[in-house]
Amino acid sequence: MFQPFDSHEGNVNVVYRDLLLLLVLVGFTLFIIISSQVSSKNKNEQDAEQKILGSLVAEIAWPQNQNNDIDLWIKAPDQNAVGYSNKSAGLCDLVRDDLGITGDPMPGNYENIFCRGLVPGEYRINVFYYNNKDVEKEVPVMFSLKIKFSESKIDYSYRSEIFMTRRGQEITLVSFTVLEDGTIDPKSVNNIQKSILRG
Ligand SMILES: [Ca+2]
Ligand SMILES: [Ca+2]
Repeated sequence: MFQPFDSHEGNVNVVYRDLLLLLVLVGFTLFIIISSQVSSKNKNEQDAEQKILGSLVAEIAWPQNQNNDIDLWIKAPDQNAVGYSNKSAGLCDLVRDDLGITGDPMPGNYENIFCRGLVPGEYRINVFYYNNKDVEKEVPVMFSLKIKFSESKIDYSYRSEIFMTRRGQEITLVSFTVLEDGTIDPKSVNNIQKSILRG
């Protein structure tokens, strides 16, 4: 006996089942795509975090009671230089700018930069003879650099003394390269002269 309604109901059930299956497949595919993107993003964030290594303290000191203004500068990879006229960039800050005697109740002359993290790449540290309010004379400048890649100890230290002779003079104290594994390439350490301020 012809039963048109039974036949239609059967077709509707098949279409409904196929549609449901299609929705499940689409949903599963979207879940896989979103999960892989989230996983990839987390991995990139982890990689970025892992590349920030250690910390750095750079210090200069020159004879107390001299009214000479010496400036310390650092150029970190892919960052603007940090010093007197640009006191902060990236992970580095000029903590103290000493002008000599001007505005300083203490007799000492001491200036320092702190970098709270290091990224791999080349670093350069220079000094600049900004001003001399006393007399035009040679200024001995003591330089100290300490780098830590762990919390417990100083991994690298470097000291030197240079003599600045004239206003406007810029001297490279040291340049070095931090590697991805949190060490300094020993072959990279040099004081080949290159200006930071003149680019
Ligand atoms: Ca200064
Ligand atoms: Ca001072």
